Amino acid sequence: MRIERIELRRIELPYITPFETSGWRELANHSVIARVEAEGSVGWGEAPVGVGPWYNEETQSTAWVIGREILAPMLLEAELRRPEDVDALFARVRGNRMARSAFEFAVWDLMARLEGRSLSAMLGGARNRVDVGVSVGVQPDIDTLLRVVAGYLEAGYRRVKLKIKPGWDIEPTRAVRERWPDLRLQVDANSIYTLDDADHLAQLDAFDLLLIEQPLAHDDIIDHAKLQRCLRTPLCLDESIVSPEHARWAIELRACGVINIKPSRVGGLTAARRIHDLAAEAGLPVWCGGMLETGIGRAANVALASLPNFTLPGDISASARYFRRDVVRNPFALNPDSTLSVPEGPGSGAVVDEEFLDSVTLERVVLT
Ligand code: OSB
Ligand code: MG
Repeated sequence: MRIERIELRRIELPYITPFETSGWRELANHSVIARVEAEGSVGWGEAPVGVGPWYNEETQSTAWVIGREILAPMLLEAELRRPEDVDALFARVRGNRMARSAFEFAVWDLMARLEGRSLSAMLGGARNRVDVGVSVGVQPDIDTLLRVVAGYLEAGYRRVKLKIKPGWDIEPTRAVRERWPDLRLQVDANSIYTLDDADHLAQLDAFDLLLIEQPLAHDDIIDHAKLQRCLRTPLCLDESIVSPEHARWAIELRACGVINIKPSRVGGLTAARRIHDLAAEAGLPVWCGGMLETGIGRAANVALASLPNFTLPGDISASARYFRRDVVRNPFALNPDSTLSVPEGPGSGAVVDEEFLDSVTLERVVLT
């Protein structure tokens, strides 16, 4: 198969509330969206990049340039037989994995639609509902935090992740744990600490957390292995695992007990599934992280999270947790059991609202 036409766009879709981590604050989704066309069918993908290189090295501008100057031309030249061919095609591109993932998702979606199968089924999914939780950004004070968490629990979420940073870590976690002794709770530091903080972080062991996510540097594996030996709570790597090789290194070094898999972070669904398989072989549970995606990227995450070893709840909340209006006509809604339903229709299941998408598009280009 040849991809006949690619449409790329950069968008700006405001969040209902700003999202704050240990290192940055986001007011809107600034993804790059790819739409690919072949044999009378279409596929959609999202590179959930931000305005600045705060989570990883990519930004909306880098994904836009790499996408239109490098990746789209490569894809238009390629002869594709299986969705996995896109990962192989882009293997010689260094970094820029989120940009790559937009095209990779889109081809998976397109081929699944052409085969009349769901993306979940194509990937080897094993369930029709996926367990999800909610990621709660840094809040101005503990009263506000407790109010925000209470609101999400009322909405039906049964697992909560707190963003932490120095000065906003032990006390907020203690406050949430004391108020909800049985809540499935975890924390995420987005790379803000160093090994010198090991004793400080060990205080988190008191709160019966599912995991502590990415406390140390975004590109570290060695120090996480050292830190893990000082903690009872499993460490979970996010930023550090950008490829199946990184997952293997982390597993061999015992740098973590859990892996957060974001298909966008690792270049797409093919690499994400490979990491899932490696973790399963090693006996490590995985869960699907999120990047505050629109309904397009969210559909890829949900399909991935239907694989068997995704045994911990994902950061894949319902669309209404993020946006007043999503770019799809069938936004994900939360089921009463804190799950999202895995779409059964052909492809990812996302039904893109192209008119609304146009209204939030900053720039658009068509490549043939
Ligand atoms: O580290 O998991 C993260 C959002 C943006 C960038 C990084 C992260 C996050 C989240 C939100 O935690 C997850 C979501 O709800 O999409
Ligand atoms: Mg994280």
